Amino acid sequence: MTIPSRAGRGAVGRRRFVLGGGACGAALSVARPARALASAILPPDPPPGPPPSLLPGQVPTLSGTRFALAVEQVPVAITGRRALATGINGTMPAPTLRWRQGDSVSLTVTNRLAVPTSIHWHGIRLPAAMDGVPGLSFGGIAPGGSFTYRFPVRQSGTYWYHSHSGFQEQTGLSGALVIDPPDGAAPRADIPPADRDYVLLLSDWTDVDPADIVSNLKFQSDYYNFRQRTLGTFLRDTARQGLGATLRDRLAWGRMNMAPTDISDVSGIIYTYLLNGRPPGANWTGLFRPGECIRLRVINAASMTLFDVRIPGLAMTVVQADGNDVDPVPVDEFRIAPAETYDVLVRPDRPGPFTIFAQSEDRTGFARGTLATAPGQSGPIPPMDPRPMRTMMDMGMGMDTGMTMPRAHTPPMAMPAPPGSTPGSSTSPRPGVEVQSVAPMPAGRLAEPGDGLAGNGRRVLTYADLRATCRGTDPRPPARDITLHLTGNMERFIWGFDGRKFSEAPPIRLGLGERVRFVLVNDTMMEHPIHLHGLWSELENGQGAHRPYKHTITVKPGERLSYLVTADVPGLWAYHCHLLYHMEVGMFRTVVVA
Ligand SMILES: [Cu+2]
Repeated sequence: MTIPSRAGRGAVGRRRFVLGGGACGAALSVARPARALASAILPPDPPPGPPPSLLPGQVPTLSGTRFALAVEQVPVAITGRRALATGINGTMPAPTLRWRQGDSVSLTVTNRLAVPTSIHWHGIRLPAAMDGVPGLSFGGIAPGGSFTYRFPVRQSGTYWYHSHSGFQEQTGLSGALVIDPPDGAAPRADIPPADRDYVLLLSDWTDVDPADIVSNLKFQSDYYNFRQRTLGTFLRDTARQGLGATLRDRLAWGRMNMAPTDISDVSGIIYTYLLNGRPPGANWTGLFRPGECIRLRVINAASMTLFDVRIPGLAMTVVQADGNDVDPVPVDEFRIAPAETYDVLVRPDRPGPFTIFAQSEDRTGFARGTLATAPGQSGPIPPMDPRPMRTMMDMGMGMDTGMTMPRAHTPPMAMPAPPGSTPGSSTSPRPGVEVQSVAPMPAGRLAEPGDGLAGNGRRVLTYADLRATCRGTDPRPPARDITLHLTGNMERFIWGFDGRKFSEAPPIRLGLGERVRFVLVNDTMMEHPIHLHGLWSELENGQGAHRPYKHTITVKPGERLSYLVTADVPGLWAYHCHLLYHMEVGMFRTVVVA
């Protein structure tokens, strides 16, 4: 998406033109009509004329302060089969919304589905009643009904929005939020202004009913891991899709020589990975001219998939994490978990084309797009990396096993170990049905790039690299620690905090204005991206007072980490794992600020 003109004001690019000497020329195109079908598997479109322009078939952008958003079913054919996605104003993904810090926005959401819906503005600081989580400070939107969200926009950066009802997020109901700095704000001096500005929204699509996915995982937790499948699942799949299709599936997987590992609950066997709603074959394309500086706003809107993102042949510079500015970090690759966002700058000095390659963590598939100087170009697609294998570190066996080496470019274990809990606050769970294992020696792993990425010859971003450009706004030390264990039983697909699911647990209570430290211990062998609504999470990553402000913090297997929170907005807030099915089965808490 290029930057659209903004009703009633000069375009963003024009403003930067005045301030910045003509560097930002991307603001010239007009958003397509909102009803354009964005999620197409259309062939490349004919050249639209000289760049910059928004190619047909791309996600529309809506900007301004008042929005009318209709949630409805959208016919798509992602896999070649006709299916119904959940979209907004006829598009899936939903339109990109462009706001400006300092404005007040009003968004009327009309529900044209047969079931309740909701929109949650992910990472946005707002009154709790506007946060959009049904059952907390908001009642949801009934079929045929509407709800108007109104709140002042107090931040800028890259965010996103999605349904918080049922499995609508899995069926497509998410979109990008791009918030520009306030009028007259000085541009960042530490990075060049961008000539172009593209959203890269990653997601995982399936034709399978999400409720079936959960029941399959409950029945057999490795249901979507072919190498561990049984004769029973083979016969069931044969009955459902025919012998030929089932055999082809199995042979394709066999050729990939996968090891039986627990990396992802749901895999490429049923997922098609999308970039801006487009499957790899449809090749979403962003145009550029050599020498230009391009800002890519990468959003992981997937339900269950961590992606490893790189653009072979192009160095990336990370300049923002979860909407907040960080000191520039040059990287070749970064891992992004569901709900996280990273803004990166790239400057291609030759025509390319350059492939945007986002492989799923379990290497069962990838999303793909292209940066090109003309529509229709396509670069080589790299082979997928070997599938990660979990190690002793992932079982919480500490850092002395020698099984996992920190990356050479990061100072190994440079940050202090997260502080311990205050006495009496420990909540170590006991092994049992809901707690398969407890990490005996959880380790600080913030300087590691993540399973499957260490030692791959590329510079991979780590959490330890993230340094906020400004000091934190609340200098107070935390008054207390809140320790939570991330627990689960993979065999039974049970997930929770402290061995309890949502329905069994009391809320977490914070005093209004209180400063607290959350300490998370991951007793499971999976990553969990933990999202606290409404409040910032300041990761204690060894950067002193320049802690990065995040809304979603991914905890590695066997990891112990901590972050600070100022409880500065009252109300009921959701706190949960952003793997959709983990949340759904119980990895969810209510945080009460009062
Ligand atoms: Cu989780």
